[in-house]
Amino acid sequence: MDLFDSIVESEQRDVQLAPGAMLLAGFARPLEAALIEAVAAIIARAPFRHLVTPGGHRMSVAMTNCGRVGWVSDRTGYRYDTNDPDSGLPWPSMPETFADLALRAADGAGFADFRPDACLINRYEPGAKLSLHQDKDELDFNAPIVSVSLGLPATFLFGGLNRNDKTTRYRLAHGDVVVWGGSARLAYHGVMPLADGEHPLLGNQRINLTFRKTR
Ligand code: MD3
Ligand code: FE
Repeated sequence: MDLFDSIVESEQRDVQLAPGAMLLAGFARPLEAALIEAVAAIIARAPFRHLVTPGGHRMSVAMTNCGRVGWVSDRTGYRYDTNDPDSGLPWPSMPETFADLALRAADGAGFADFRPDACLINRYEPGAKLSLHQDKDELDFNAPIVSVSLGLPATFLFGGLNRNDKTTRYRLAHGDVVVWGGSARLAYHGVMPLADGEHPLLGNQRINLTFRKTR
């Protein structure tokens, strides 16, 4: 790799997608190996599973968590819980690399001292999607949510504060980090069905980390 390539590779594009929503393109790339290793350790103890919505639908995205609490869904509703309902064990603790990445990304977007207590880990296989929703099971909407995309790229839908507001599509690629705060924090959003593909590190899947301050 020559000098030019290495400069291009480390170039940091910060793009405001919408008021409060800052894309740090490729921000997580230098940490890709450590992040993937950490996810492997988490899923060894808390495997990916398909949650059921309160309406009784099995989600196409598989999920797990790390941190003090994890997001769970079942027939009784959505909540953050200290324990994995499948094992009864506390969720795996949040790796230092995760907490540090989230803190640095939020700081770069103007949110100082972001200390998430939950990290929801989503796994998309081809065809998996996330319908338009708001994230409002957290108590503190002043804190942003930080998302990290790994593996295959996805088309992300970003709307407004009402479900029927027009949506804009963004491509989220491996290593991209987005900080969702301010007036973006309660915006409707979703993910289009994942297209088939092959990522050199993660194969035929996309993994998304979302860091949340729940209290
Ligand atoms: C905008 N995850 O876990 S990440 C979710 O790619 C979720 O797995 C998607 O939506 C995924 O809840 C999208 C981007 C994202 C995450 C949270 C947000 C965008 C957001 C919260 C508020 C506004
Ligand atoms: Fe969400």
